[in-house]
Amino acid sequence: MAIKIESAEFAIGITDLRQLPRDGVREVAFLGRSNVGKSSLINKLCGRKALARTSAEPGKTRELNYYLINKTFYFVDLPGYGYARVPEQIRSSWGKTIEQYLKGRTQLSLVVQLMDARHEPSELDLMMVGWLDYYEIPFVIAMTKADKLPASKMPRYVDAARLQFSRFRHCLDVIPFSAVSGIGKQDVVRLISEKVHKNGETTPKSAPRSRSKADRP
Ligand SMILES: Nc1nc2c(ncn2[C@@H]2O[C@H](COP(=O)(O)OP(=O)(O)O)[C@@H](O)[C@H]2O)c(=O)[nH]1
Ligand SMILES: [Mg+2]
Repeated sequence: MAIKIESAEFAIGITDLRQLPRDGVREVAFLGRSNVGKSSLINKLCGRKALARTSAEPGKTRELNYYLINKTFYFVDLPGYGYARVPEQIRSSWGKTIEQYLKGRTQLSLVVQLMDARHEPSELDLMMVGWLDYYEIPFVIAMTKADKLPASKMPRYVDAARLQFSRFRHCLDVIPFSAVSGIGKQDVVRLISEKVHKNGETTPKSAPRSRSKADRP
């Protein structure tokens, strides 16, 4: 049964993982390079124009922004990566923060990994997908800005992406998405709903699965 997103409110923005909420509420996180359409996708899912701010300064947002959805679970807008004009030092601290978050966050129920439908995945995109799979986090790939692709090309692109990502055990699906046309919205909401309402609860009583993995070799 798919939920409807009826309410969405900004909860907290954090810059340090020590500030992460400790309420045990399930989370769905959004990950992708800066400018890929992450804020637009979150706004579209929530039926809001400006819940997640679309930044005028790409790559500047270092915060993890938490939004409380239907008063029951969180959307987490993770900082975007791959913006060329960000200094190397910030980029490497970004990587550490994201990996620590993915590795240790047992209430993380799903990651929506965004990639531009028109382009091949970047090295960083593939690195993220590698982390998600290694840390056994279920994820779905949203191919964003699908309205910019000719409809005739879409099935071929989606098939190719499905094939490419089929080797990742924890990849649930590849979904073309457009914040302009709304294509893909229902599929993404359905997957989110399945994950956050697993076992009929939104608060895991115990760790939903083992994240006792060591750092990658
Ligand atoms: N045509 C089209 N443009 C989009 C779509 N999603 C985002 N954009 C545009 O892409 C730019 C970056 O979007 P934004 O949501 O701020 O990306 P973020 O940096 O990943 O949060 C903005 O100019 C958006 O209007 C989409 O589905 N279709
Ligand atoms: Mg954004």
